[in-house]
Order: sequence, then structure tokens, then C-alpha cells
Amino acid sequence: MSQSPYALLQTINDPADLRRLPRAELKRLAAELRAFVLDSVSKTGGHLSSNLGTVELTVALHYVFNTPHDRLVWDVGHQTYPHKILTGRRERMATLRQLGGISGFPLRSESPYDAFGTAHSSTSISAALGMAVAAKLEGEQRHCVAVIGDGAMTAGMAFEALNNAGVAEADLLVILNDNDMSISPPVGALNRYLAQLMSGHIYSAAKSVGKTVLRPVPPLLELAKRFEQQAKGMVVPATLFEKFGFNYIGPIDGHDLDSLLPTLENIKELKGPQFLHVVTKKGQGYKLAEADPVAYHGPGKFDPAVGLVPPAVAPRQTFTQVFGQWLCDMAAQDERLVGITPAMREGSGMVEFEQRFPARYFDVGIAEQHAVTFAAGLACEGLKPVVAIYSTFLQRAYDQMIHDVALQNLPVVFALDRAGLVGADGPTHAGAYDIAFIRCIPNMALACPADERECRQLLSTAYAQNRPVAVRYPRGAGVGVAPLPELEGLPFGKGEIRRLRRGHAGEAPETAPRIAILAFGTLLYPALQAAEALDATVVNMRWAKPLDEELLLEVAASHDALVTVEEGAITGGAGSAVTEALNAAGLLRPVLQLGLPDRFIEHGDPVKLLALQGLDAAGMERSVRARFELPAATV
Ligand SMILES: Cc1ncc(C[n+]2csc(CCOP(=O)(O)OP(=O)(O)O)c2C)c(N)n1
Repeated sequence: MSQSPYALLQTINDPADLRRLPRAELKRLAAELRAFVLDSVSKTGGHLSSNLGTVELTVALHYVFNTPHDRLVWDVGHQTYPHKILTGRRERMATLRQLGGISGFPLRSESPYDAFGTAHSSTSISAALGMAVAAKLEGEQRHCVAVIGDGAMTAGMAFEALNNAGVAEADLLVILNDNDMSISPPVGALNRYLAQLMSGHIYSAAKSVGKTVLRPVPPLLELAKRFEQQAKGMVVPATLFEKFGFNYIGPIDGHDLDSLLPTLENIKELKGPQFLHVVTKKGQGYKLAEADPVAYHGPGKFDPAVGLVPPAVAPRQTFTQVFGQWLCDMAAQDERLVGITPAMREGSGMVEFEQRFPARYFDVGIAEQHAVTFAAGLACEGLKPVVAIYSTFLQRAYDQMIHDVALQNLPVVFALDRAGLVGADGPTHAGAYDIAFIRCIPNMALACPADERECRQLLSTAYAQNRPVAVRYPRGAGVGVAPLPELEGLPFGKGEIRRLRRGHAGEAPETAPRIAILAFGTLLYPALQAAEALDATVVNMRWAKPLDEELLLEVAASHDALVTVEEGAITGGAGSAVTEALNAAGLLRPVLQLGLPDRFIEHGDPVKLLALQGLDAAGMERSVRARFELPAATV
């Protein structure tokens, strides 16, 4: 009988098991762990390249530190599959990112080893510092470690935390996991600086002497530190991180357990803020991912022996692609157009735009706040910025949207991708709040296209306005209404009636309430289906702000009850805008507001998730019948 390829890994059900292993076994464990990650991601889909890059680091961290007593905080958290596997979730990896299964990110409710919930980047240093300060205040002996990638390190928040940590004198270890990649190649001066540090060979040589001295006897530690500092002084100026008050150590090879383990053991003995620079390779150990870490950043299911293959049938065009095409077409027509992405070139559909208009393409790094204010500056000078940003990441730049763009009424277009539920990434990535948080900002307008054609048209409308306008569209494909090639817009702030109720044809007086469904966005299509069964009028509202009040009041006057439908939070959403407008006009009608409830929706298949919220056609019909006491459908 052949031995399982995971014979050693299967004995690790908890990091305590790992810490009992002789050190000589760890390389084999790492090899099994890497194979397991590849095998399991190929079956479920999920993040791959980043997880292959953190295998040895994860083994070393759980081996050296006493987790979960010591706190391990991962930045973004998309690289935590090895961590999940070693912390009792090996078998549940088969359920990763599926409804009822484990999350693709760290989750405090999922495991005591997930010290901090994440998925938005650059929070790890702040959170770990908070934990370190709490330990100090409580007199608790605890190591707090933040692991942050070079991409996540580009965000202002990471530097705000470094700035604070340097003076907080807490026992905090920040590990920079430098793979010279974000999702796509990294951008900016920090990246150039890290590359410079890496090329400091002489310094590295001096450093390794320091390490040998450091290793065997703790009393020599101070001496070694002094030697190390001298070595640094002799060879390179103090690093940026030292200027922040950290003790900088590295760079070391993050795939070499023989350097990781002793280095971490040494650092464990040091007091105050420590900064370890670890160099890894994205996709390490799987040739195809090493060669193309971008493609393997977050693949679907695939055969590891073959790698990713293009689908046999061309998939339907996504909203992201509709945006990417529109951006190129509009840029070709108007040379004032500039496109901005905070580190999401691929996800936001800007690859072709970058190739065709490199001088007008700006990847600003993971820096949403900066992206928005940068756009405001460009707009001040007469350029026409289009900020392509996921709804969820715009949350980071809310004040910039209000204070820098809207208050000055600057013509910035916000192309909000991933509006609504996003599926496998779960609540951290859901674009649930943009309608509520944008519609209360003066000067802002917000369009909600119902399909691909309208998406292109409403982007053109947004672009033509001399004010800030956001256009929200969901992840993936729509119903398949092909966009028109022209760059004509639709009327600003105007909706349309898509279906008129037929009404009562018989002799007896009509008793059923006359219902109109007001749809905002892509839920128009299930609403139309539901309306057939209910014989309801359907209005495609198109704009959450400004609301087409004329149309609304006309429809309200000719119907007894209204239903609003949106893929966004009900609280403060487009349905609330409708009730506000009716109240203001003194035209009161019962309004059933359908949308996302006041709780976080877990990860899972997006179609199922929408159905669970009652936002498919059957669910809408059910809710309307229940609310207005209509008889159940006779099928
Ligand atoms: C605030 C925020 N913006 C954008 C993203 C999308 N995102 C996820 S991972 C990633 C790249 C992170 O790069 P790095 O920290 O170097 O980790 P790597 O993927 O290279 O392992 C980005 C931009 C995010 N998670 N959070």
C-alpha cells in the first residue's frame, strides 16, 4: 500500500502537534503542505500564488511562536490557506469559500488562531499594535506579529501604523513578505526602495555574521546587535523602517527554513518594535504559477497537471469588460480622459487601457484614499478622471469622495465594480453600502444600470456631466443585452416604465391592489419575471440619485402599492429614497423595500445567495404576495 502524500501533514491537527516535531521534519512538512494547498485550491478555486509563497513562513511562525496565545495577524488574509491547514481546518479546505464552508480569509469566529478578521488590505500593523499595547497594559507576556505583503505595504494606513508603533514601544514584530508583486506588478517608490534594499549584498554579508554571533548564547545578543548596527552603519544608511523606530532585520530568504527559524527565534528575544524583511516568490513551487503569478492569483478550479485553460465556450461579457471597452472608446474620443486604479488593473478591466493609453493610466498602489483625491486634483486642472474602484474598496475613501470631490463639485466619474453581493469572497468584499453612503452626499449622482447596454450608456451619461457621478455595476455577467457601439448616453436622472400592468379584464370590480415594482439595477430582470406572475407594473429607475421623482409620483398616483428592489442595503438605500420622496410629496403609499438585510451575508455561490435573500424572481413574488396578502400563485 502506498503511503499518503500527506502522511506527515495528516498528523498535524493543531500547531501544538507541529511544535512537537523535530526540526529536521519541517522541510518535509512544508513540501506536503505546499502540495496540499495546490491540490485543494485546484479543486475549489481560490487564491493560489500568494499561498504557495507563504508555506515556509507559516510553518516557521507556528513553530517558533506559541499560537494562539501569541497573536498572528495576516494582512489581507488571502495568503492564509497554509495557516488554515495547520490550525485544524485541513479537512474543511474542501468547503473553502462555499456556502456553509470555511472563509477564504481569516475569521475570528472560525478559529482562535485567526487573531484578526481581514480581507481589505493594510490593517495588520494597526491591529497587531493594538494587541501588543493591550498585552502590555494587561501585563501579559505575548508576542504580536503582523505579516504584510509589499503590495499592502503601499497603503497609507500601514505607514500610519508604523509611525505610531515606533513610539508606542510595544513588543511588535512586523514581517514584510516581499514577493515583488501586488496582484499585478507593484508600483511606486516604496517598491523601488525595497529593490534597493535587496541589492545591498555587502550589508547582507555583514548581517549574516551578526546572525551567527547572535544564535548560540543570549548574553551575546546585545553585542551582536551592536555589531549589526555598526555593520549597517558602515555599509548602508539606516533603513526607512529604522527611521520609524523599528529594528530592521533582513532581507532573508522566506523559503529557507534554516534562515527563517533561527532568525525568528532570535527576534523573539528582542524587545520593542522589530521589522523582519522576508523575501518570497509568489507561486513558489508550482512552475506555472511562478511563471504567471497574476493568472494564478485567484484562479477557478483547474487541473494542476495542465494548468489554466481557456474555457471551451467563450463566457458572456462581464460588466468589468463592458467598462474596460467603454473606457478605451471614450479615451480614444476624448484626450482629457485619465483612468485611475488603486492596484486593481486586472480586476477593474483596465489591462487594455493601460496598453493603449499608458500616459493616461495611473495605478496608484493600494491607496484608495489617495486615488480619489488624486482624481480631484486632476479634475481641478481640466482633466476628466475616471476612478475604477470596487464598491467595497471605495469605503476606504469616503471622506475623500465627500470632502475633496463632491464638496468642490468636481467632475470625477466613479466606476463602481462589484456592487452588490460578490459570492465567494464574502462579506468583506460585498458592495452592499454604496447606494446608502453615496446618495446622502450633496452634488453626487449615482446610476444603477440594469444590463450591459445600459452600463455603457450610463457611463457615457456620467462622463458628460460637469459634476461627480458614480455608476455601480455588479460582479460578473449580466443578462446579455449587448452594448451599442456608440457613446451616446441616456437622459440624466431619468427612468423608464418597462412593463405596464394589464389590469382586471373581467366584469367584477377589481379588488387586488395595483402594484408597481421600482427596480434599481440588475435586479430589474428578476423583477420583470416576478411581475408577470403578479401582473405588476415595472419601472426601471436607473438612478438612485437623482431620483426620477416625476416618474415616481406618476406611478405612485396610478398604483396602490409600491415595491422597491435593489442589490444593496435596504437601510438607507434606494427604497428609502423612494419613501422619502413620497413623504415629501405627501403622496403616501405602502412601500415594500426589497434588498440586502441589516446583517452581513456570508460567502457562497452568488446565485444561491441572492435567492436566500429573496432577491430572485420567486423570492420577490413571495415577498409581494405575503406583504400585500395576495393569494399564493396557482401553478
Ligand atoms: C483596501 C484593499 N484594496 C485592494 C485590495 C485587493 N487586493 C487583494 S490582494 C492585493 C495585492 C496584495 O499584494 P501583497 O500585499 O504584496 O500580497 P501578495 O498578493 O503579493 O501576496 C490587492 C490589491 C484589498 N484586498 N484591499
